[in-house]
Amino acid sequence: MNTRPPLLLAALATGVAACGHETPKKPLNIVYIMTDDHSFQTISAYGHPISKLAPTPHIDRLAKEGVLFRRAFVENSLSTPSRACLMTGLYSHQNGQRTLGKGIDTAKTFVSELLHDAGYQTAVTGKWHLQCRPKGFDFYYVLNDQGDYYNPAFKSPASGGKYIREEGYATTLITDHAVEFLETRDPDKPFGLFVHHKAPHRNWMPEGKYLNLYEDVEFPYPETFNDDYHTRCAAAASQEMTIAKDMTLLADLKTGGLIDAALQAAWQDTIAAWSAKGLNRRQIYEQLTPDGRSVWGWQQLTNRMTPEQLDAWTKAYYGRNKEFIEQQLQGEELTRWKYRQYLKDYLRCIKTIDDEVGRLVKYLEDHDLLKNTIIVYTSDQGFYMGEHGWFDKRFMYEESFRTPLIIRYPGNGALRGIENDALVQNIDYAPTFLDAAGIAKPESMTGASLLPLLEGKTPDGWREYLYYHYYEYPSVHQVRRQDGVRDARYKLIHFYGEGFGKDKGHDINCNELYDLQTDPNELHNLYGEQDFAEVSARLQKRLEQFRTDLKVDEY
Ligand code: SGN
Ligand code: CA
Repeated sequence: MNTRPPLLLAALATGVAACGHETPKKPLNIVYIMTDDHSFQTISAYGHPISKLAPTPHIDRLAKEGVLFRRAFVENSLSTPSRACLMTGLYSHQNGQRTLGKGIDTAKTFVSELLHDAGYQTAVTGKWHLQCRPKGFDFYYVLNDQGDYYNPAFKSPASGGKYIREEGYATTLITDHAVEFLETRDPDKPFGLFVHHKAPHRNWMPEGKYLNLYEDVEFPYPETFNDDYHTRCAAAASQEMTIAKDMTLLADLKTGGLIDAALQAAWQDTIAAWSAKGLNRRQIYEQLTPDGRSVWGWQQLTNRMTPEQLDAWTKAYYGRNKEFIEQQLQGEELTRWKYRQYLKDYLRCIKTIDDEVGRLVKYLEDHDLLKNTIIVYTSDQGFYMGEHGWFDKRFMYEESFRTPLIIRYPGNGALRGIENDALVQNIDYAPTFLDAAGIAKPESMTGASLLPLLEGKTPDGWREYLYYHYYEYPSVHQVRRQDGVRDARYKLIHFYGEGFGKDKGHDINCNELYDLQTDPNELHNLYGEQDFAEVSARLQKRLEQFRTDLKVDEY
């Protein structure tokens, strides 16, 4: 792939990167674990009420032995753009990847290439989701697009460009391939391992052994579950990501099996009752999916499973579904039932993630690698766990703008069990890895290394404002385009652009301002209020500064 001399190996051999006892010797190994759509609300180290009932001990261990970032954010709350920020250390409009699908500017250097050129062995396993080859990686086992939970297909250097099906559960297989890399690497070289999990992405399919976990646990409802979007711009109400209307009973909540089964002998009574109301099969489906949009049945959900996997799945969901159909829930009761099912399946996926994080960290520990490895745990963005009545992400409101970030840094000088409040963003990851490798950051990279923060030394002039920009509209979930700024206390969001689809005729150019100290749930838009005119003007000015400095071309 690359023939330049491995510069850092020389440094490693002579030990020139060492600097006293406090700072670990560079180049450090890098293990970057990124889940897909993992909310900070469901990591117990973050202390949210949901997570207290579904703890994540292995992820929490990293927080106990490292630094937990309370103000970690993404620039564009969506998978592919977030991955492009990670790889390039650049904002979306700078790296080309503004939305899902095409976009990435492959002329941009990836951090993996810089590490590789400096003598690192590099690997990525799991969800890649960029429409270019895994540039700069010696070893890769990547999923096709979003990949599958059950028996997913992977492409690797050995597979000749083909995706090959493997038997097992995605989270476990992705970790297996990560371990395979660690086992086969050259132990004399530093390594950079990127483990990109598919879970807990929609449609939240748990592993067989956890299908009944949390079944009897009563999880709390978020305070904003019944948000009416009062005081907000039109975007908060016009999205299509509500649990009530947009989460489907068949694909998302796995009730399809009920209907198929109901058409079989054992369910004749139930079907007879529905038929007595004059409903045919199609109408029964529609009855269960009030928006009439979901066409996924049991078959589509389970067609990759082995007979044993299907058997466990069927046993777990049929009983629940029988009870559900008998209850014939409507309105608020139905929405609450949906939330409960969603949350439990999501948390079941997290349980396997936590186990597998534990397995990987144990491998590092057993092989005496913790002492010279930096371990990062994060997600490609945050996620709504029913806040504002939603699932999914995309908005600049906290639950999706924020992302979990926990870093365990080796060395005596590293902080342990400390929380950090600095404003950090996913464009900082590439500079952090380069710093850990002892490589100078290219001038073009916008972000900053987080390593000083891990030793309690926040650099002078650390950023006081973050820039956010979301572009994917019109698209699934119909979240309007927006950019904005946030400081330690306030947030200004600007929604903009032409309306499409059901928003046709509703072009938008609208601002929202929040005081996160007095209104952490972002329910009271203060934009235009006299008392906040000064704050508003300050943030507006900063937003315009970002747009000019960064050469932002739409807003
Ligand atoms: C799929 C999901 C959406 C999700 C996007 C992007 N629908 O389209 O709910 O917002 O992926 O997610 S699904 O029914 O196919 O699951 S991302 O994490 O890749 O950005
Ligand atoms: Ca994602």
